[in-house]
Amino acid sequence: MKFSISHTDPSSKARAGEITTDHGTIQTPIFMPVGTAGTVKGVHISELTDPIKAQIILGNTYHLYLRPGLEVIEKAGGLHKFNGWQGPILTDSGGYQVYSLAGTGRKIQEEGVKFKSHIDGSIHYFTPEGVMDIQRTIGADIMMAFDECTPYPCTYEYARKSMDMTHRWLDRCIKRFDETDPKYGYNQTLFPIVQGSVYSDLRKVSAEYIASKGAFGNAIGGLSVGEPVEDMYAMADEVTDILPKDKPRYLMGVGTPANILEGIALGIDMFDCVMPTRNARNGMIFTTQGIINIKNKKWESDFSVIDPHFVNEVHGQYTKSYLRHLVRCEEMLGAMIASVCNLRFYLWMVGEARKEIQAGTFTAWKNRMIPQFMHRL
Ligand code: PRF
Repeated sequence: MKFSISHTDPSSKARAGEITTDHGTIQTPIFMPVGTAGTVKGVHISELTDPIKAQIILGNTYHLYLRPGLEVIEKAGGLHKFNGWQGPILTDSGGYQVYSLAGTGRKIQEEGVKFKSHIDGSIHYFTPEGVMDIQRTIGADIMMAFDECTPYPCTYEYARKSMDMTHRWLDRCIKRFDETDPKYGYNQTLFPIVQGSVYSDLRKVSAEYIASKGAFGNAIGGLSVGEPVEDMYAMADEVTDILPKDKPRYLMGVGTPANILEGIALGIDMFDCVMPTRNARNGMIFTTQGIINIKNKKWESDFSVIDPHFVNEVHGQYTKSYLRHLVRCEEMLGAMIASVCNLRFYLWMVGEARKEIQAGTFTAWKNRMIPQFMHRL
């Protein structure tokens, strides 16, 4: 694996680069569609390539471990063979899913986390070592360290103790990662995760600890969990000042188009979020002109295409009126078209950001585009 930066923005911390993996090259900054259960919900694998132009997708340790289970994935020859996506895959470690299971009998201890399956209530145990083994078996190109994502709000005391444990878990992840080999003949890499809630001094300690590990790339977790957006930007800003400049940086679970463009300005290279697909299923459509609530009566007889910018692409032929009808009827095709539209927009947006960085005009472009992309139509 290799990461190289070709351009840096003169008036922000934005960079344009390229990550090379055994499953292909990723041009950064990049948005990674979320494919929790080995599928980006409602989207064909072929659509990820065209029209969406995804370059890497996410999978999830927690979901894939529960269903279909590791035996099936290993028999298939790994997740790439199982779902047919030939590009790079990143798997989240389950640290965030465990956080989401709060209040369901989950127990976090030094050794690991005990949790109940959301499917059948069965009891399972994740440890840093176990989670490395699972991601080896899934065959992710990029594996994530096992961490605790602290809730918001969170006391300083809790955030500090949790961060220290996440660091100890990281050391156990690295040890296990180093002791084991890839199962399917291509390389895998491990990203550690910075935590520390909204506390500057903790974020600094965590970023320095994570940076000292010399990993191929680094992630920032524990943000976009309900804190004010200014806090999220402030934490990302401090952390990117510390994380090595020559390594990719991944801001986990972020976010809106505005969050992503601001994140890029702060020196983030990789993003993922369920927003474009989850909100699509509820009728929220991101376009180059602004945000549409397709269920709104105002679109009932609007026979213009969803986004004039994509009129020459297959998904760009559908009209607002027709999509409104499909979504209101809860037709499967409505969710599918909406998901493709939103992911196409997200990938287009990061592609444009990359061009603007290369041209040295990113900051002015970002400041013009954020109000346009976030404007409610
Ligand atoms: N940790 C992990 N995955 C995550 C997060 C985290 O903190 C977040 C936070 N927004 C999203 N996904 N492992």
